[in-house]
Amino acid sequence: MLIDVITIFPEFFAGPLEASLLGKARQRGLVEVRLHDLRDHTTDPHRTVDDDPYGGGAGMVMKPDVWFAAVEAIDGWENTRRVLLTPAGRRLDQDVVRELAPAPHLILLCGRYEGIDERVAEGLATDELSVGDYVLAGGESAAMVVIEAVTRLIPGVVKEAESVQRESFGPDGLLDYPQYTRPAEYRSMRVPDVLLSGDHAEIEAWRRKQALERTKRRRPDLLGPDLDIAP
Ligand code: JE8
Repeated sequence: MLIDVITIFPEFFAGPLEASLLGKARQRGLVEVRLHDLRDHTTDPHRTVDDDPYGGGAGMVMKPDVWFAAVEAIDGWENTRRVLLTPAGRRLDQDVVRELAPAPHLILLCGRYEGIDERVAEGLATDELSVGDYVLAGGESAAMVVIEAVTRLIPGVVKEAESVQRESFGPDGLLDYPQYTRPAEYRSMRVPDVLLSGDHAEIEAWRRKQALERTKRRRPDLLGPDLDIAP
């Protein structure tokens, strides 16, 4: 998968793109992330990317022409999903991540200031996505969330493919069951005996029950009408 990220803060991505799973996936050629400085597509000496909002109001708005120039400079942009990160977008969830994961190429548009001129959403973006109902200072953190969530689903990125299938918000739509590791007792808190039993059928049943109970307690909204919640 190729991911192009357009931003005025390319340096924002340096750390996360080198670290952990994503860094290894890039080294192994499973994903390529290219960073583009929006200011490289300006035409004035001051490399201006924003202007006053029509109709007045606080803050500045990012200019449409610079965004069109930046996206149209990317080879194959016309046939690529162009994702605008915005608090007004469709809420990102694991279903959306699974929808994006098979794409060979993504272009992520990271705005700042008060946002991007609406003509970019109207005439350039194919998708508008929000990572949650809270306000960030720009689209970069949101883009990093999209990159990490989508990259994890690329075959070969996560060693144990089973854990990707099983995890919270996985195909069965439940939250993950509790996880434990050594020691068996820590500060008087014991690991459930069933996990020490070696009885895989019992362990599987316990984990399914735990996932169901945890989901009912913490996220009943995930238990839609069509979810098979048989223990
Ligand atoms: C952004 C964002 C996502 C999310 C994404 C892009 C560009 C006061 N204003 C600040 C209000 C509108 C947004 C302004 C900051 N900003 C925020 C997000 C996002 N995806 N889930 N929350 N916030 C931009 C500028």
